[in-house]
This record gives sequence, structure tokens and C-alpha cells, in this order.
Amino acid sequence: MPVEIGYWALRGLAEPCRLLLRYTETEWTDATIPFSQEGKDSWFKDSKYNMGLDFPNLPYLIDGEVKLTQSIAIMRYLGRKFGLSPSEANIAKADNFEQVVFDLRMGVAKIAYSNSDEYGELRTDFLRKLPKKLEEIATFIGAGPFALGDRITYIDFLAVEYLGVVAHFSPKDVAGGPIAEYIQRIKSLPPLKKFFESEDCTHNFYSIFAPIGSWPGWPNK
Ligand SMILES: N[C@@H](CCC(=O)N[C@@H](CS)C(=O)NCC(=O)O)C(=O)O
Repeated sequence: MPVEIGYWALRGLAEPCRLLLRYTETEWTDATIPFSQEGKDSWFKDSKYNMGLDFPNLPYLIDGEVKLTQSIAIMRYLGRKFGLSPSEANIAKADNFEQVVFDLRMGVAKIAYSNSDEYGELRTDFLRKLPKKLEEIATFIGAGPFALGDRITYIDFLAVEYLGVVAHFSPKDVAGGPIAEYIQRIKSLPPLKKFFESEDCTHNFYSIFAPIGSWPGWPNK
């Protein structure tokens, strides 16, 4: 049975897993759940507690006997499965960077899900601190070409997606700089290039976050 990833029909926390699986060009199942009342009922009432997950949540991964939730645990698992784990010498750096890009994404999520009263202040505060954070990340990646040097790891799929979220949220902070170059480099890897150029590229119609807050992150908006 192919690996199955279950998540809402949006990018959210599942997109790094999906990008990694697309990169490997293996058969996998993208078990999307529409973010509609029907979809939510089907997940929360029918599926969530009937799948044998220890900690039922979305995204989930099912790979034979292995049933996992927690997006970072899923990424680490996929990294091990597909030979995309960091080298022993780079594990600590990988753990560190993984959390840095996740925090950055969660920073945008907090604003994205805020209400219109809070949005402006949260956004201003985030954007004030952003250049320094991006500078640190650019320095960390350096010449790369990958996040941890000369070998691609699961960290790159977290980084390309979550730095991409930031680039979408504040294009002027990223465009033309080293992080934009890094994002482009990863997206140009042949299997990903094929996906991003394909007609069914979900990035052309999925929102980044659930469309319930101030900034869902729709394509081209
Ligand atoms: N820390 C978890 C957070 C999971 C989470 O909050 N999932 C949200 C979507 S982003 C959800 O809708 N979960 C479904 C549920 O609560 O049943 C992760 O990284 O996977």
C-alpha cells in the first residue's frame, strides 16, 4: 500500500510532506478532506477516532503498520524512509533549523487566523522583526545549495514551503534576495519543477491556511 497523507484540501502543515513525496516520485495517496461542513463532519465525526491513530490529528501518515501524526514527526519519518535524513554530524543543526522555519510559519499563522481588530498590529510587529530573522536564515543556508549544505534532506521541504509562505505574506522582504534564490533552487529540482508547472499544481488553487481568518494566503493575493 502506498504511503497515505491525510489533511485538509489546503497547503497548511501537510504541504512539506506532500512536496517531499512529490520529489521522491513514488506512488502515494493524497487523502484530502474538503474544508467544508461536510468535510469537517466526515473527519471529526467519522474518521478521526476510527483510524487507529495514537494521537488523532491532521496531517496524518499511514504507511502499512506505521500510523503517525504531528507534521514534524511525519517529516522525520519520511526523511528516514527515503534517505533524506541529515548526516549524523548535521542532526543538531537540522533539529535547530527545522524549528526555526516552523516557528516562522507559526508566526504567519497567528496573523492569518487573527480577527480584523488584531490583524494590523500583529502584522506590523511581525514585519518589524522579519528582516533580521531572514538575514539569519540566509546566513545559515549560505551558498547551500541545500539548507544543510551539499545534500538535500527533509529539512529542505519544510524550508521551501514555510519560507515560501513568508515570501507570499511579505513579498518585498524576500524578493530578489538569497532566500528567494534558495526557494527557486528547490522548486527547480526536476520532480518539483514538473509539479509546479503542471496543470494540477495545487499551489495555483489551494489557500495556505484555512479560509476562516484575516489572511488565508490565496494564490496571487
Ligand atoms: N502540531 C500539530 C498541529 C496539528 C493541527 O493543529 N492540525 C490542524 C490543522 S493545521 C487540524 O485541523 N487538526 C485536525 C484535528 O484537530 O482533528 C502538527 O504539527 O501536525
